[in-house]
Amino acid sequence: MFETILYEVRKSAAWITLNRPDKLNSFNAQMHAELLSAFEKGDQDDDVRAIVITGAGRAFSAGQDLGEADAAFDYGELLTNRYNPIILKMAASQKPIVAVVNGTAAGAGFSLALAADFRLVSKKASFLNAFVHIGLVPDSGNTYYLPRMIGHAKALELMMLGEKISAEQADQLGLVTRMIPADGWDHEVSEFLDKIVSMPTKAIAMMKSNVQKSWNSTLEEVLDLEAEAQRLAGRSKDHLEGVRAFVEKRKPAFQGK
Ligand code: T3D
Repeated sequence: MFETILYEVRKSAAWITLNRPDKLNSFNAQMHAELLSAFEKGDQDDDVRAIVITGAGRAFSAGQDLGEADAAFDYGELLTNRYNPIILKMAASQKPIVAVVNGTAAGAGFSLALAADFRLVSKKASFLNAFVHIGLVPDSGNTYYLPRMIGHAKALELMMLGEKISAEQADQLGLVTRMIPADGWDHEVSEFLDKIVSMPTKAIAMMKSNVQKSWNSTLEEVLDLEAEAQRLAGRSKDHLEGVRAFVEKRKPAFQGK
């Protein structure tokens, strides 16, 4: 069904693999459309409790396919019609999104990793805010997420200087959920995903939504959001299971319901 990405559900996680390795998984029109549809598919599947985004071959993604761009290209339209719907879909997703950063993440590929909820990063990966090198500005949510994650000064530094940062540097900046050496890669990625798919998925979705809304809300509004989310979480099967498991002194078996 998809040609530029791979989509597979394994152990309750939907794996989306950007699959244009000879172009370092850079984005063309077909990949934009397929990625959006894959995120929708994962979000709507009740058996899916986490969505993974990763890259085939040695890169995560090199951003926009620069071979596709020409003087007639309206980059504003490109962003509005192709990148922005993906970033908005990720933010609105009811499932936690894990970027499994296997290699270089550059340009919009970096932005894509930032838009995920977690970043599992290979020790050999790197991040490059490449836009400045081709006279463009960071896009696809980069100027929203990066300063919120690492602060104004460092975000501007990465944007304006466009220097490549290693996995270790990204970790020091606070961008990395887990940094994983090559020899432990499969095991540690799988262990992390097992943990995420066994969480109370509905509560996780509400945390994600409330934290996003908190950036533009007053304390009173945030307290209301928390109260509403807690009302819903308190009625969930996973809450009942959590309390029962606590009383019975065992590990809860959350169903994501
Ligand atoms: O349309 C618009 O521009 C507006 C939207 C913008 C969103 C953006 O994402 S703008 C930013 C676009 N991305 C970049 O500027 C990154 C360009 N790539 C690089 O800087 C480097 O390739 C990397 C740092 C990512 C990796 O470097 P390295 O040395 O490991 O690999 P390489 O040799 O440079 O690349 C390997 C191949 O991938 C090469 O092809 P070849 O010579 O083997 O046939 C290279 O041309 C190709 N490749 C890498 N990036 C892209 C690409 N092909 C098309 N588009 C790319 N972005």
